[in-house]
Amino acid sequence: MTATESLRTGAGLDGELLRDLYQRMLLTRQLDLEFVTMQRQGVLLGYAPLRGQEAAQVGSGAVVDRARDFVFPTYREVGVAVAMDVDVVGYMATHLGVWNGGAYDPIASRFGAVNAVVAGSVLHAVGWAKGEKLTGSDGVALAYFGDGASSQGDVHEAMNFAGVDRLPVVFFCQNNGWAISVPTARQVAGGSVSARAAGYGFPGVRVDGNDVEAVYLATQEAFARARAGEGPTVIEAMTYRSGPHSTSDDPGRYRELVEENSWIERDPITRLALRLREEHAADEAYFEGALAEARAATESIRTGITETVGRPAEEMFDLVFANRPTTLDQQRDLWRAAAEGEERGDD
Ligand SMILES: Cc1ncc(C[n+]2csc(CCOP(=O)(O)OP(=O)(O)O)c2C)c(N)n1
Ligand SMILES: [Mg+2]
Repeated sequence: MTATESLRTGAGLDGELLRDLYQRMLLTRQLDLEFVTMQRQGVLLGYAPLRGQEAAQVGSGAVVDRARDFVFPTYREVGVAVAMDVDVVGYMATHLGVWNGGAYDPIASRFGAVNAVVAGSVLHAVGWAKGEKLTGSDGVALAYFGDGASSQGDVHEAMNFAGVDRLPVVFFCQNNGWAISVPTARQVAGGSVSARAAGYGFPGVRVDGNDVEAVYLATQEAFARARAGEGPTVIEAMTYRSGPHSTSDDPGRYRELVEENSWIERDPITRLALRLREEHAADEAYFEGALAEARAATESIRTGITETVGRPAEEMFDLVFANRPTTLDQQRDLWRAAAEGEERGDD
C-alpha cells in the first residue's frame, strides 16, 4: 500500500452536522479562554491551551463511536472531550490537582486521562488496538500526538507494530508547528509525518487541520478502514498553536508576532462561520444563540470546577499498588506526620 499525500478540501457534510461542529468548536474556544483565565487566577495549577486547533480536535473527535472506540489524548485535547460529550468538570479535576487522573470515568466516556508523557498515548492506543484484535472486537483506537512527539522512538515502534499486525488504530497527529520552542522544521526530517506511513505499510494523509470538514471526512475514512480490518492510517492535520505551549510558556521568546497573526486569518471558527453564512446554513440569530449557549455552558463548567471538592490526599498512597509495599507505608506515615504538623502550624 502506498501513502497518499494531499491537502484536502472537504465537501459533503450537511448543514445540521456543520452547525453541531461549529457549536462544539465555539464551546471549546470559550472554555479554552476561560481555563487560561482560571489558571491566571490561581484556580487551576496549569493548562495547555489549544486555541487554533479547534477544527482538528472537534472534527476528529466527532467521528468516534462512544459505544466501542477509545480515544488516547495528550494534555491538549479539551476540544476532543467536548466533541465526545465528556464530563469536562470531572476531566478538569486533574488541572485542579484534586484527583488522581480526573474525577470523570475514562472507561465509560471512552476518553483516556490526561497523558503528559510525550508519545505515550500512541503506545497505549496500539496496545488497546491489539487487545481489540485478539478479542475479535470491532473498536478503533484513536491516538492523538503532536509533531514533536512524532520524533520519539516510541512512535516508530508503535507504528511498526501496528502495521505488521494491521491493527485498528488511527494515528492522529496535530502538526501545530511547534514542540514548545522547537519548530517542526527542526524535528521532522523529510518535513512530513504522514509520509512516514509508507514505511510502515499503511496510508498517510495530510489534511488542512483548520478545515473541520476535511478533518471529519479524513477521520471517518480512516475509521472505516480500521473497522473493516484494513489496518492503521496516519492523519497529519496541519494547524497552528495560536497560544503558548502551556500557561508557563512565553512564545514571544522564540517566535514572531507576525507569524502568530498570519494564523488568525486562518482561524478555524471564523472560517466555518463564513462558510455557514455563505451557504445560508445559519443566520445571525443562530450565531447569537450559539455564542450565548457556549457562554452559558462555560459559566456552568467554571462553577462546577470551582465547587469541586478535593479527594482525601491520603488516597495518593492507595491507588498505585494492589499490595502496598512497606516502604510506601513508611512514606505515608511521614507525610501524615508532616501534614498534621502543618495543620498545627509547626515550622
Ligand atoms: C517523554 C517526554 N519528553 C519530554 C517531555 C517534555 N515535553 C512536554 S510537551 C513537549 C513538546 C511536545 O510537542 P508536540 O508533540 O508537538 O505537541 P504539542 O505540545 O505541540 O501539542 C515536550 C518536549 C515530556 N512531557 N515527555
Ligand atoms: Mg506540536
